[in-house]
Amino acid sequence: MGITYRKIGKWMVMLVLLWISCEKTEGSHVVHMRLQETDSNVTLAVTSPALKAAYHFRPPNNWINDPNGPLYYKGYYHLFYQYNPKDAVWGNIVWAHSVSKDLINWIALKPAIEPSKPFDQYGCWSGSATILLDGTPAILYTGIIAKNDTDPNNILWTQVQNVAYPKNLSDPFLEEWDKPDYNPVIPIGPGVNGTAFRDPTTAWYSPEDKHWRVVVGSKWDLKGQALLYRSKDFKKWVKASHTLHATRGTGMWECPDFYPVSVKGLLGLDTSVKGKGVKHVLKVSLDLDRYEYYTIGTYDITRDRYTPDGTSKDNKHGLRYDYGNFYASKTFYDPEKKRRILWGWANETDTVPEDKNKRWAGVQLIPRTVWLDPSGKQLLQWPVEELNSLRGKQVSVTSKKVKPGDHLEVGGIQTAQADVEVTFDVSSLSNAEPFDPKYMYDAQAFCKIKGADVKGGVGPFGLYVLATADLQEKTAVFFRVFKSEDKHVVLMCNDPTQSTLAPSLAENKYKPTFAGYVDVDLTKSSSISLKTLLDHSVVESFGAGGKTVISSRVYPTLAQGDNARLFIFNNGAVDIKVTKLDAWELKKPLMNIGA
Ligand code: DQQ
Repeated sequence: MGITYRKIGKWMVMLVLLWISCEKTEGSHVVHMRLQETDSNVTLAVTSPALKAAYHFRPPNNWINDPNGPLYYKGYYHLFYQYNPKDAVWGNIVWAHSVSKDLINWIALKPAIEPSKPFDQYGCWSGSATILLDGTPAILYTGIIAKNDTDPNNILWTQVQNVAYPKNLSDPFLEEWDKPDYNPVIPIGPGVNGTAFRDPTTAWYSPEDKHWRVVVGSKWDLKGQALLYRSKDFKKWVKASHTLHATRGTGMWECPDFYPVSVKGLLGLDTSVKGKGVKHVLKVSLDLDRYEYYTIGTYDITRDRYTPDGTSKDNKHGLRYDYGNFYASKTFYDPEKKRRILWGWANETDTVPEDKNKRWAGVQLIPRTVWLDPSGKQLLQWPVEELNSLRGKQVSVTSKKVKPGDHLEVGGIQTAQADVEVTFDVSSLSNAEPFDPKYMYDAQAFCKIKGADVKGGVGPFGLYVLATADLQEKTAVFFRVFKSEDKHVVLMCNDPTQSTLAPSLAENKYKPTFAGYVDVDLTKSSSISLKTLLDHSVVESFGAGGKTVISSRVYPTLAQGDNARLFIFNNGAVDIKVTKLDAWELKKPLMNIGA
């Protein structure tokens, strides 16, 4: 056992063991089966402080995972998150707390919720905030309790749902939180799996029957479930006799999120809005493969059920907010700017020993405004407009032909911490490679064999980012166009296979190629855009105005700081044109200094 285990006390050890054995670990897509074990032989090659994210949300050090209970109150945005105050691996989890005026500059406060009471003694796990009818914020979160802790080798863990309220409503920082002694407000009940019962959503209110409703993630065998509870007073909750929704074969639904979107326009809606001109979104985080998917559908208040429209798959082949490293996401309604904002967590993809050595692990991706695409078939996402306040020195390229085999460097600014927006014009589609339908639901596998260096017809074309001048290190973000029987298929990829020379990662570690399809018709408009946010070890890319989003973590050893270069490339067989490229250096915001 690693040294950390000895330090953290027997109950925490048991909890960690339980987490590892029953629920997999917290690595988004990485299953670290020996979570806190240190392998002293590993080469610690990616520990450079220069790789630490500068403008993505993070505490100064240690482990973070899920964003929790985002809310807006008296002029401040609040973000809580799962945080280990003692180490850069999952464990000792508390609800850390930060506030911001603009979602970009953050002030760290003391943790809001920590294990302390019988109803959360062994863990304060994820949850959500609800603004009650009188304006009071309430947090519902999962508490871990032991049904029987007399024998540490045979503990029965159970998850329950608790409520917490601010102690001082006139404090805009909401620093102090009270956990009433009447908790848990939703104990484990008959027919509920006690180790698969967590992550309550924001509650919604129905004036028709004067009840609040909330969903808790669960599973029964392999059927993922959104368990539905109702309450008149936010204190006594009664389980509905049916689920809000459930899907066979999807496993545990972690961090469900259920919210309305307007059929038209960009404006967000309060979580309780329903009726005409409104669709609903149900997102779940699949513990089985550590990816998320969502459906768009109809919430029938009379039957109290959600039914997906059927325009996308209601399983792991469904739509994703982000086809990369993104998990445990959560939205909230921002009443100040009338928008719905999405937070999501990106874990590291280096090794646990490397995380322990560098002493930080995990970031929250840039909060994104989310709204319904005019087609009604998917959501669109874009970084919150406040991010633009970090823009500094800018370079632009206009109307530039990129010939097959070209790698054109975009110089003049540093691009390790930058925002790049480019629009490509693809006028000739006749060379598009044939589409192999077996990859219809596995863009990631397709991109693995059709990586950035594999020559194509129309593309691959896009950006090499965090690259060395000689391109021996580079991460490629690109498009590639195929022709299926009836239409052109656009694949968007993030290829990190040459992102690092670090031996521990280069040899055998996790460097997945991420990919998704982009729902555009290039025969109607030959133009396709890409926006990529670069933050040292974060590459967050938005294709076609936010239709397809891919985030990844990479650890260049040479392409750091001023040595990180940006290129436009085309490895296809036909010319591509860059209609316009703008790239900005991004400044460092205030980021939880002093936490
Ligand atoms: N992380 C939390 C759980 C949640 C999981 C524990 C998802 O509440 O299910 O840290 O990453």
